[in-house]
Amino acid sequence: MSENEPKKRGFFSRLFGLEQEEPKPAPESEAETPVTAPDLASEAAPEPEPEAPLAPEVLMGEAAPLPFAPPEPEPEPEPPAPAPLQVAQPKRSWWRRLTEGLSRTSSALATGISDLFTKRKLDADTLEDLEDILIQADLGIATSARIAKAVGEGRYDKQIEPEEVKTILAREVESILTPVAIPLAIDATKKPFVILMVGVNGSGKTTTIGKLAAKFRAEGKSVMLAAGDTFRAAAIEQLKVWGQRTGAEVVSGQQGADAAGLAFEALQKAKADGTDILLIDTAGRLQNKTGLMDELAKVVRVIRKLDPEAPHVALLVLDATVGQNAISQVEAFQETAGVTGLVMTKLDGTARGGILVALAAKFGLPVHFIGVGESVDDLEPFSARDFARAVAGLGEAA
Ligand SMILES: Nc1nc2c(ncn2[C@@H]2O[C@H](COP(=O)(O)OP(=O)(O)OP(=O)(O)O)[C@@H](O)[C@H]2O)c(=O)[nH]1
Ligand SMILES: [Mg+2]
Repeated sequence: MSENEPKKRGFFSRLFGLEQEEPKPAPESEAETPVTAPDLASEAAPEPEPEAPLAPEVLMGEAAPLPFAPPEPEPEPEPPAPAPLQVAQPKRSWWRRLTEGLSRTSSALATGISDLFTKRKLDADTLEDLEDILIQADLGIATSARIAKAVGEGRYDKQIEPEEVKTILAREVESILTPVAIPLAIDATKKPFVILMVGVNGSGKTTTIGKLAAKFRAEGKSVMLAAGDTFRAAAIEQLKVWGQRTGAEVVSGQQGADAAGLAFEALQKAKADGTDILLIDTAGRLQNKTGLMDELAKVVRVIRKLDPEAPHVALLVLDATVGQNAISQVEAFQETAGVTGLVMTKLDGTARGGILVALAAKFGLPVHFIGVGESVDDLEPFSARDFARAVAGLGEAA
């Protein structure tokens, strides 16, 4: 199977339940039992989140070849033979994940809107209440006022159906998001193309690196991962697992090593090897801890000694569940690390998905990807229309 069939592989691995692979105990004697890549991957399973094993669908690199003696198939999906429909319609399955992921946001809005507009004429009070509902969903004061105004236009003292309100909401949100829905462009003339991942603790940096590595590998690109989170041994191990699963080389040092030095070393190696993409992981840090933020600035300064344009992209990974705090995170990381774009994760875990709209209106920074779950399939390029319709609880755009 060639590398550019990620959906198929994802489907096969789901079909054959490869994610159920149990961690194996370490072999008694290494001389007798050759260590295979899957063994390594399961031994190095990350410590902190045992209940959320790393996504199986990442099994697309040469480090983890698909076995062709599949274990017991899972009950879902039904037919034992591959169902071409699912493979042929990746967009639909993403739409389903997106709407499921954003269901907390959309159902909070839908309930509020239908309570407000069912069998009631539109007046100033209703619009004020609508504004409050939108602010609670973190859309921001300015955006909420703009949407309420759009709903009110020409409709005073008339009855308006909740569905019509949702349609206006989707239209306004889409128009705010369209300018920031910019795909991540990889400049192939930069070798390596350096992507620095930054963000506060637990926002999803390392997981997003794994998901991106899987995408790039599936496109046939060579990928190197730099374990720049040198604070915790578990962080280095977590990245190594993604490296093994995606077939990306991992450059790591000892726990406690200098993060800037490690990033420098990785860039040097990636340059020498002619690697296409270098993804640099960094330790999570709160935006108000100046010492740690200075250290991040040092990582940027040091890699620029090797490539004055690096990092070509600095991605700020934001956890949607933090709501309004995301605003001060953008401000601080923009100043320290020259953030060029955003990835928003955990939109599935919150009713505050509206924060993405507030950020777009305030900063206008490109939003490259959004994450709606822990699996590798749960990160997708950001689409303004899809997001707006999913937030408003409308169906998929025709
Ligand atoms: N529900 C959900 N969980 C996610 C998503 N992205 C990441 N996670 C989970 O969030 C937790 C933290 O993710 P990490 O990738 O380790 O976060 P990090 O930013 O590298 O964390 P530090 O290295 O501690 O700063 C893990 O359990 C991930 O599986 C997402 O889009 N949705
Ligand atoms: Mg991490």
